[in-house]
Amino acid sequence: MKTQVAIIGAGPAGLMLSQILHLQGIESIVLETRSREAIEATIRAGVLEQGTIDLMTEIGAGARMQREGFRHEGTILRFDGIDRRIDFPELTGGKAVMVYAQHEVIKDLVEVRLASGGDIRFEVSDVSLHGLDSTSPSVRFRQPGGELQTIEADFIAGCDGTQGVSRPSIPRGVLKGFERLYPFGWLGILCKAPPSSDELIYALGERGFALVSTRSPEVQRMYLQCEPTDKIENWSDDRIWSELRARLATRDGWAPIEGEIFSKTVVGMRSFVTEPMQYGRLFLAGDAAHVVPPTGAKGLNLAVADVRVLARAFGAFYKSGREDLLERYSDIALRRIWKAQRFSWWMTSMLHRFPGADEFQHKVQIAELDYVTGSRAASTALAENYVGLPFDEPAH
Ligand code: RFL
Ligand code: PHB
Repeated sequence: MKTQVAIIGAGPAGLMLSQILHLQGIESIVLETRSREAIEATIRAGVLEQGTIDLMTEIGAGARMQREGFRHEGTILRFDGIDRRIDFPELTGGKAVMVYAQHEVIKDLVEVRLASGGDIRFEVSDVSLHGLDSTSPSVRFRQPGGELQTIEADFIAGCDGTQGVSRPSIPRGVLKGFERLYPFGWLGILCKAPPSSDELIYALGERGFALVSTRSPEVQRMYLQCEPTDKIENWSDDRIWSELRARLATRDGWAPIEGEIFSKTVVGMRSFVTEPMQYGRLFLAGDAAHVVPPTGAKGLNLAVADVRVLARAFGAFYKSGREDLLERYSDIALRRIWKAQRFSWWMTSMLHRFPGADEFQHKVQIAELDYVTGSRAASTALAENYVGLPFDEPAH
């Protein structure tokens, strides 16, 4: 079988890319190892930048998000028992974020893609990439119970996340990885309770970081800093609530609204970037090329930003044979990616308790939070990064 762009992975990057290409008249086939049910049920991110919101709407996948998502015009930083609010529209010329779960984004993207005749193959296995340094690369794969099949494509987009096959298919020595590991993880919970707060609360307490987020009027999402290799078994419901109460305590007696906890997960925290993000006719996008710690809420948004750049480069190639944007894809994307890496690393460093940190370090963190929330210049820097930096900076 033949297509123009073979897309590996039906996460936000792969699905979004396929739909943008379709709207530009470019054909693609998406291969996904998991089932449709599985990708539509995996709990991950929750915050969409203004640019992601706009793109969802532009590609015709934004209607439910606009109805059911929560527009957040600010966020709370809580430290030293007090709250300070960052007002996004005021500091960024009207921008905001949307709290809308990643698996809802996935449902909307799958639906819009299939409704427009898209070809998404779920539950594929034995995916392998070939001829990447030629002008006719191909992908082999197997559908459930079937023979090996081959897709011949002009290009391959590797949108298959951290555990995919695309990045490892690039010959050794081509890529350079840059990594930072953090000495803590996040325990994430979902609970049946009404919202404890109208806006997200990022809190640094003496016992570490906590985050109050939301999912719906009935379901709340919260996170707690934990050991990087912590086990769910170590976290009884009672322990979770008592830590959340302690880390989120304010001078005026704030406490989270508690409810039945029905999901608990531990995630590790790391920063990672691979350079370049392309080899021959293979282009990496999203988590396949980079990972951020979740503190800045940037992962999904970066995946979307990459495919916006990549789709424009494919568009220029098919419209006028231009290859320069494809050649510069990595350079253009990486400039913004490193800024999001910096922001995610900075938010993570400012808001977590580092093992072995002394009181001096804690006092400096509190002073930084006080400064960031007290200075208009510093608040603006946080706000403009949180709602998302512009997409259209040219490469150096
Ligand atoms: P994904 O979503 O991992 O999708 C990759 C897809 O590829 C499939 N796959 C393959 N398909 C075919 N062949 C193979 N060999 C394959 N190998 C894998 C996988 O099954 C999967 O469906 O990558 P993508 O599209 O790059 O998207 C990245 C985002 O999912 C990720 O960055 C975010 O979830 C990160 N993240 C957050 N990002 C935000 O922007 N805002 C947030 O608030 C936010 N919170 C979070 C997060 C991630 C978290 N976890 C669990 C890591 C909170 C958490 C707790
Ligand atoms: C979430 O709601 O899952 C969420 C919100 C903010 C973050 C990370 C995750 O920084």
